[in-house]
Amino acid sequence: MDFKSSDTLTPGAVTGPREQDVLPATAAAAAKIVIVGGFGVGKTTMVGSVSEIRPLTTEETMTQAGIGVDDNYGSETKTATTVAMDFGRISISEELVLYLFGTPGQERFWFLWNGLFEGALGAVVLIDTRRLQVSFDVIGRLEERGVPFIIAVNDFPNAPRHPVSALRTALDLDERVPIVSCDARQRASSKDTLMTLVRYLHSLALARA
Ligand SMILES: Nc1nc2c(ncn2[C@@H]2O[C@H](COP(=O)(O)OP(=O)(O)O)[C@@H](O)[C@H]2O)c(=O)[nH]1
Ligand SMILES: [Mg+2]
Repeated sequence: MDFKSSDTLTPGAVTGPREQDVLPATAAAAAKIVIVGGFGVGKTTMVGSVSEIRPLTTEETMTQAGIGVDDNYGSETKTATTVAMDFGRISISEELVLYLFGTPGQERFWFLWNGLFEGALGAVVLIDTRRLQVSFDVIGRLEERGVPFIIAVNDFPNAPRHPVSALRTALDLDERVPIVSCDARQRASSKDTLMTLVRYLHSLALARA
């Protein structure tokens, strides 16, 4: 297996955490958030763009198992697919830290979902409107598990733009589920998306109380 890690050790480099790697002393609460979606929707990109720590990414060069299975329409140049997960961290406020887990949505990786969704507060489902069908199963699985989620439409060039109401119908979503658009490459956009999820989780908690 051919692994590529975003964290490489340079011989002779100063070891120990960098300043931005150290958890702020004011951090009082941590939440686990899962970022999920089909192949090539931008999960690794999103974790990479918002993470304060060097994101940890495990990618395997696409194998036979993916041929004819991974629908890589629109991402023909992509040669690596995440087998395990992406991991990152972001401080949303002085007190609240989110731990981000990017998880593949392909059926052959569903065994990973058991452990990874344990204790997760909520999820971001990344959507590529050119390939909506890859999201159906992912959404169904989240609903089965009772994991609250929001939909983030990743704006790929030449991807059709549907009105929010049409997307909601196509994905058969409850009217409360927020749908936002984002550019996973932009830190601010990815952070806004996570803030939408946090606000949504907060509103659900208030409604329960
Ligand atoms: N235009 C555009 N490209 C994106 C966006 N997010 C990701 N990409 C590109 O889409 C490809 C797949 O993204 P990646 O994060 O590897 O997808 P993953 O399989 O879900 O982890 C990469 O080449 C990214 O640069 C986005 O918001 N806009
Ligand atoms: Mg990935």
